[in-house]
Amino acid sequence: MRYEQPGKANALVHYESRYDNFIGGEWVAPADGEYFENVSPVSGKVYTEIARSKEVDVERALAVAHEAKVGWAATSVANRSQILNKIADRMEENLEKLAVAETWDNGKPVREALAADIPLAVDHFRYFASVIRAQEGGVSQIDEDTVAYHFHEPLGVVGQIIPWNFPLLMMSWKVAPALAAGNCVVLKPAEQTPASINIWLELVKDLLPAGVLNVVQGFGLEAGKPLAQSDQVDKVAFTGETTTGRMIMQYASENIIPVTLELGGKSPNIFFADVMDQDDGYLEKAIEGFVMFALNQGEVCTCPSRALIDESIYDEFMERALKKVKEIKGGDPLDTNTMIGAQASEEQLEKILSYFDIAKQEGAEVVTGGNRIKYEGDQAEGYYVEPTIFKGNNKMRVFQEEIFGPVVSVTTFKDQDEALEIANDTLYGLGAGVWSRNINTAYRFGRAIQSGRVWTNCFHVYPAHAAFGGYKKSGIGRENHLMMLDHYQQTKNLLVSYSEEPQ
Ligand code: TXE
Repeated sequence: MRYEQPGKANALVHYESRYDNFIGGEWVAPADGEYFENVSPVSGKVYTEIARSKEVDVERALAVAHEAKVGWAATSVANRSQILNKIADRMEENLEKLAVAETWDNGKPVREALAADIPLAVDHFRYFASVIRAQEGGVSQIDEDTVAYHFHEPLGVVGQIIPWNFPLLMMSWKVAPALAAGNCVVLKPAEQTPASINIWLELVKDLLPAGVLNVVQGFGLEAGKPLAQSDQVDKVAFTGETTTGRMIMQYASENIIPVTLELGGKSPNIFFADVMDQDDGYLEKAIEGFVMFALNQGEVCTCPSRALIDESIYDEFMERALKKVKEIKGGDPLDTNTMIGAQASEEQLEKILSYFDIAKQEGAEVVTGGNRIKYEGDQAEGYYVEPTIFKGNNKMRVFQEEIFGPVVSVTTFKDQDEALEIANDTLYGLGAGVWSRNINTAYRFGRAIQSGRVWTNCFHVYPAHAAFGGYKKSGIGRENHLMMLDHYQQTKNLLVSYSEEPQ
């Protein structure tokens, strides 16, 4: 099945020709009246204009959020939970609409938006609607007459800055726990994918009290920086590039506020010799795990972008893997048969193509791919790239730097010590994969790899109730899981003496 492009007759989604910021429950034009053009990566064509916000717009949104914060924090946990559940229901009822909107904005195949992005976002709202009701404080008895109460309190107004690879899912990762914990939010989407959130806001805006959630659009330096720097922000949550994350920390340090950072990755995916022991379902699963480097066009911070393969199985394994890579069907992202869509922006396309040159210059072998794809018709100007495998060594830039495309750099290892050394020889520590039929090997490796998430005999699974976040230069703090609530709350200790005696 193929969905109509937004804007065409019978399309499920109709984007407006222009979008303002969403502040205090209303659409508000940017103070200086500036807008920027937004291009769909599917077609390479402009389809809407978005508010190009500046500091004054950010400050306006923050002021409104501060006005709303006392009321929202005082809303009972049951009511907050109910609202989050209603948001989830509304999203679920509009699954196809949101999926098509997301595909048009980001370029990802609609089959993934339908099966993963939107359902996972829905589940995120439901998960935090639930865990907030189960959260309890604590009471300690200090002595016979003295009691310490520990209460969870919201931080106040939270600034959130998100990237373009999973626009609605990243929104839900940030917004759901922050609202559940009783905070008000000012969110800045990425300038590359500013559109689908407007379709989402239209669907859910009547469910939230005005000012609780505000969306300010625009560029990193013009809108993101004033948000992260403002003394009206009580916490900053950021997902994006590691170098930007460093700046966010610097801005936040001026105001001594907490940050959570989810940054880059260069995840190793390690295949031990015993994966080839039998030609069975397990082997097929492992091959699929290898091929996941192309999921979401490789625009995933945990993309398994380095494959480490036991040298004794390399040829056999790669023959199977290559066959699977050839089965990845490219084409129109709005066609439900398409498995790989468009890169999110022209800039990202250029970055990936530049790494194709770098790989060749540094002597990596091109096992497959390495080219831009040009389609005809409506997609002629879109940003498409072949799934690409390079073979080389871990010192090469294509093994060390985040490419963020459907690209995997493959190397071999002799034994477990070498595998571990290569796996950990990276700045990053966000994700990793370990594949072995021997659960002891898999367990030991999982513990030894310096990474916040190690998938063992699986990859790219993102349940809301499993902690996600980086070691090393991949970030600070965790997302998902109820432990995320700690990042959006502070502890109030009330130390009460019930004694009537002098101290
Ligand atoms: O990221 P940025 P970009 C990686 C990936 C990609 C590269 C560049 O390798 O190729 O980063 O992408 C906002 N103050 N990841 O340039 O700049 C920006 O507007 C405040 C990995 O898009 O980090 C956007 O909303 N905000 C990653 C967000 O930060 C600023 C996902 C992310 O943009 C800002 C995305 C500033 N000074 C890219 N500068 C992941 N880990 O998932 C930018 N922004």
